[in-house]
Amino acid sequence: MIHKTQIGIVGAGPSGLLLSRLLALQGIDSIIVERQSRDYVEGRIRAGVLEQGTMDLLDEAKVGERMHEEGLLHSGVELCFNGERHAIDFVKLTGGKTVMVYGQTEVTKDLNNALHAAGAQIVYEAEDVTVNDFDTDHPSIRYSKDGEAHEIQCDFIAGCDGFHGISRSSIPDDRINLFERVYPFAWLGILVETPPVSDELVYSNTDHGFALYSMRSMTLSRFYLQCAPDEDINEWSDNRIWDELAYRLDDEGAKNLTPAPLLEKGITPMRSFVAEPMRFGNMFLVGDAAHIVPPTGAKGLNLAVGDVRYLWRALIDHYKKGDGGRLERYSETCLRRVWKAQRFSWWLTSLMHRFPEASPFDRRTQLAELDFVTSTEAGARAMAENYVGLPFDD
Ligand code: RFL
Ligand code: PHB
Repeated sequence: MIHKTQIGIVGAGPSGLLLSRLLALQGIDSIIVERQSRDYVEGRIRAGVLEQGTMDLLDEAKVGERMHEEGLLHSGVELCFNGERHAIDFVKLTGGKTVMVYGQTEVTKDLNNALHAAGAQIVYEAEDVTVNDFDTDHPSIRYSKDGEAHEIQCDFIAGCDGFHGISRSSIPDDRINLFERVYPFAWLGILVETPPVSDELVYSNTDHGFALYSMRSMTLSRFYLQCAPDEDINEWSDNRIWDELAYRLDDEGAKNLTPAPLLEKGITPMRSFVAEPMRFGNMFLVGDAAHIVPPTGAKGLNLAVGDVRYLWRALIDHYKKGDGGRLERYSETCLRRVWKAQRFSWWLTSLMHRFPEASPFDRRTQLAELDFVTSTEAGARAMAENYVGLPFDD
């Protein structure tokens, strides 16, 4: 069966859903093809921190209402080392900027609800998805569903299918450059119905490794512990997790830690990855399909939204003004921002984690850098400006 649309989108994660929604509000037609079910996509617990630019784009997409009601605005974070917590005050250091704690699961639900209410076309549980003829002016996406073969004929393809998707892997090796760093550790993440240990997120560097004390609401916490990359999750009993969470926090914070049954427990590998370029003829890679950051800087979802913002504006220029300039500059403009976020995520990851090969010298310089970041305005401001999100170039 043949379907026709303007933009064929692969992947119904935050990138694909937001792009489709923003385009629809401008009268530009799209169809999304997703490998998984809607429940599966909405159930994935991932990002928690939204930059101002992300909040603005969700408002522009008219899906920000619940985020403003239920999300938690944060005016800073705390860095913990040598058993003490130090505040980094974003509002003071960046001229009033904040971040919002609102789960990716909730963003995905809000987008899905808005798209479905507006009659959007999202094909879930599509099989054998392929992207074709993107070097021509008649690209297509093929897939099968319930045993029937389908083809979507479109003007452009947006590859929003994440790190393991087929869009990027359809590019011949000699047309793509891949840059990668894999870290010698992972994060064990838990979701638990217990109040946060502090008003702010706490990033902690200890001799047992890194820990992050985050939240989803005033009654729901999200905690992460640095662990081995090949960690067997069964080695982590609930008791061991609570003991480590207490050990990796200052004494005052540890008193606020109230153990409760875990709602979710999982291991996240840590990787930095960039694919260049991000455009191949009439196919554009968007979000995690083109780049992955370690979660320490809370940048993955925000970078994906940055790509969507740029592609959306470029497509409006193309369809409404006949101006292809932004489409031409898509890859270059996105990559400039992506590399700055990569640098920040690598830096914060290096600053906060225990590296197996670190010498006593490395450890002392790491602590000296933490001292610099928390005790000088120059150090704190560089961290704050990156964390709240660097400005868009265009
Ligand atoms: P996604 O979310 O991976 O969505 C891609 C979608 O494409 C589908 N797909 C296919 N569909 C059709 N055909 C195929 N062949 C397909 N292959 C795949 C998939 O099923 C999926 O639905 O990519 P997207 O939309 O670019 O969004 C990116 C974000 O999900 C990601 O960057 C963030 O979650 C990263 N991240 C964080 N980002 C932040 O900005 N702040 C944070 O605090 C933050 N914390 C995190 C994170 C990621 C984490 N994990 C688990 C990786 C914390 C964690 C633990
Ligand atoms: C989260 O709440 O899941 C979260 C917060 C900050 C990060 C990473 C993850 O840097």
